[in-house]
Amino acid sequence: MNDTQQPSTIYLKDYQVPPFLIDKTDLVFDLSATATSVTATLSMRRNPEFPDTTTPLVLHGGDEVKLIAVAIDDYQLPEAEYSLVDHDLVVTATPDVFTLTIETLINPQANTRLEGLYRSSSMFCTQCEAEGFRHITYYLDRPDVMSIFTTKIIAEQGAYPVMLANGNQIETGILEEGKHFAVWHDPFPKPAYLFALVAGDLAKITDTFTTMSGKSVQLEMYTEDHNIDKVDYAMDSLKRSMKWDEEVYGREYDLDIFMVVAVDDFNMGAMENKGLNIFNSSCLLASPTTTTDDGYLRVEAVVAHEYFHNWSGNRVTCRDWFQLSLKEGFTVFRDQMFSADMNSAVVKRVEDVAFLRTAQFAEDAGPMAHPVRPASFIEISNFYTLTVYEKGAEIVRMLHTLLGEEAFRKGSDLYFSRHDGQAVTCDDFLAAMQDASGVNLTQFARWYSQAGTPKLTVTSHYDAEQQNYQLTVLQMTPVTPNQPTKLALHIPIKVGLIGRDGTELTTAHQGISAKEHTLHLTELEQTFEFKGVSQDAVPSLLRGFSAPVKLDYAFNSQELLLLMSSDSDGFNRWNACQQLAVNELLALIEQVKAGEPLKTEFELVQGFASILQDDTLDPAMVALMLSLPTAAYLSELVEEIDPQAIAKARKHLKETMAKQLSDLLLACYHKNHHAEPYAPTPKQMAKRSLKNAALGYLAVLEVNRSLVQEQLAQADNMTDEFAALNAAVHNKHEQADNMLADFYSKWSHEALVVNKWLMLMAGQEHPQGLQRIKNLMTHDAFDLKNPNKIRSLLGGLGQNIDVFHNLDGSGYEFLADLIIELDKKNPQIASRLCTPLTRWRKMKPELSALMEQQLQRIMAEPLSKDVYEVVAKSLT
Ligand code: B3K
Ligand code: ZN
Repeated sequence: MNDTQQPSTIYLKDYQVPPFLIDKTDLVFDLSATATSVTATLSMRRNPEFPDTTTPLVLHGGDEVKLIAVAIDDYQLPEAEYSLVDHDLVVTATPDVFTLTIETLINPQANTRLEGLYRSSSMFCTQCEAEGFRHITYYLDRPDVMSIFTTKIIAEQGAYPVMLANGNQIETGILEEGKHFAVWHDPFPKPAYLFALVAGDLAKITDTFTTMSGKSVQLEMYTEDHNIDKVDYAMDSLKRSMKWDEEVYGREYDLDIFMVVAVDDFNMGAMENKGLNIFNSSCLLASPTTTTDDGYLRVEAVVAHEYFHNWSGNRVTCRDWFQLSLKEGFTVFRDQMFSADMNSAVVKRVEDVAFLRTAQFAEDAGPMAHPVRPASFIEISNFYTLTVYEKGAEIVRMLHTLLGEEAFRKGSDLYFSRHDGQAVTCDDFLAAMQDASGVNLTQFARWYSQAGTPKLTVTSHYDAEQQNYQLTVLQMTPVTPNQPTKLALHIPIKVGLIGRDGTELTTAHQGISAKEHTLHLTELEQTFEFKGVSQDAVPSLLRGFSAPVKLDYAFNSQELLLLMSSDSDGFNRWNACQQLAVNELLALIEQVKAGEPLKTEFELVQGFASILQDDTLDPAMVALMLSLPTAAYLSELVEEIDPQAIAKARKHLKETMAKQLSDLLLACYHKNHHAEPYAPTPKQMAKRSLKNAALGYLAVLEVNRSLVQEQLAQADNMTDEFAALNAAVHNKHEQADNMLADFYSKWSHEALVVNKWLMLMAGQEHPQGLQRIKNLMTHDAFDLKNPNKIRSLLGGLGQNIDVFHNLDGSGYEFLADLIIELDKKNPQIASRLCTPLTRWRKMKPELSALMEQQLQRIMAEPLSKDVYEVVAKSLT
């Protein structure tokens, strides 16, 4: 990209209220695959809050929208009275109150960016967040312009018997030439990003939900005919979500109908359009034989997340896109708590934290690091990040900890009632929490504006004579792009003390005697005192991961073993186990790099052995404790990433564990292998996860190959089937290729299963690795237009160390080629694919140079704003 084309940066500090408002939006769609006509009739007026009363009307547009006509109050504007500037429609002279009518023509079939109105299979669907509506018609496409929408859809009756939009259906009818129409009206004002339309030949299941005030809501889920047997679990999840939101947040559903539609081609997981959620089929469909337990949990979580947005996002929305975490962070927190209530809370917390520490921490340490409320962006689509979502959720969780359950609920009630129907900011959210609780959140607010992961360094001191225990905590947030100085944050740290004999001590902190205290770290350095401490203790720090920080305390192995067995905090028990494995692996990585023989210390084996023998533990927790830290997490922890060394160290440790614990693992496998018919219940899932964790180790040993084969042959569910196949492939069993081929022929008619196959194929170590992956791209199973397939293929590639991180640079070159090609079709997806390359500065020198070279090569191409922003920032 050359200098003159450089896209501009948008700043939060430049925010201004909209110059015009749109009270009503009436849309008429005459659908056709290649030429859909859209007529928008907008009731507009100047915004009395905007200072300049002469400012021209500028409506956002997209490059592929063809303007047919524009009229003000029935006066057809001649070309001299409007202009198109950078895709925007500019009308210089307008009355203060007027009706604007715009006719446009769009081509959904040619829309490969999957934003706006597009085709997926044989249906029409939309995706408007963040700025997709402007690809449908000219509009004030910003979240603080809220309008009442009425949508008329006209289409051929034969091909599109089902026609849906937001709100309630108010009229239907038959037209000439085999066409019909439906009119939908949404009584709630909303920004254009929540607009949705679907038309197709779809099957549906229906149900009803009676709300807390006794209103009956019609629930409808739509899929293509062949998938309609796979939405019962989603429907059940929806009803549980509706009930949970009433019980926990007092939030009732507000329309007469709630619809959900599954589509195959979708850029992300799902979208919370008012009354008409649209889902990636991978987040809605579930059946025992085609979906793993993780898949079921994902469906449950995403259905809940999108439903919860009805309040946190739709009824109260964002003023501008810098405030994205206002709805996303809060809604992720809500869905995490829902899943915790439906399943095991501690297992859920462990999974969420493992993900945050791996992926969000890496983002926060890289060139795209940004505050939860970013201060600027080039392309908003690039800011649907783990920082905005996951770290944003951690901020809300910390508020929950600081305020306590009851005051937090008062705060959320106040927030919803104070701002119902408004577009607001993260500061408004904090103000409601502060006003309802009386807790001062001035310093806490820095969490929204300061990027980077704080590091806490903790030391302890015990005075036996005084029975006094001290913890000294230092906080330090590393420098991030454009933020050279960092301020002290208000960090809640939950702690307990475990006596050396394993008892949990009751201690006094600030006059309160308890087994657990929440410390308020507000200074750069602070010492906390505990009195009445009868014996020396091991601190259980940051219980439940009470803040999104890195923790440094010099635990020795014996102390970690003590926490693993005696801490009452389940999260910290897991964390101690993980830390033990991390220490072991970091030592092994150094040995690999130094070319030394690899040695495994005894403590981890001992720790794993005792977990495997402890019948009191939840099998799901045991499974998590047995899972070795991932290569991605280790990459986050080391100074310089050597993917080959990390892989060798992990392989060695896994083999050692498998050999030394083989009897215990086998016993565990059989104990958790049950014959009941499949059900996605927490109890069954826990047993399956432990059984398959054991299988993962056992499969390393030649003698257990038949066990893997048996499980594959006998499995009646995808969790077991896929675990066996995965184990065979990644342990290079001689049958692996045949198994993969059989799996494909068995499942070639199930797109979502085929995607799992694609991932395994691409991840398989093989002498012709890269060529095989290239061949996959011309396989029937692949389609460059389908984001799920791209994600699967590249997910596999990312795990395939030999191919992706090949020292000849061919893996990176392949990825760069794909990014360049895809950027012309779907910039959002292309931009996401850049993520591994953004980490180039942290790679070992020979790989770092190769990655940089590919980034430079991408940079020299004509690029979308999306890819430009990520690549330019990575190279800065
Ligand atoms: N709000 C949508 C995300 C839209 C992403 C647009 N690039 C889904 C969600 O977070 O619920
Ligand atoms: Zn969301």
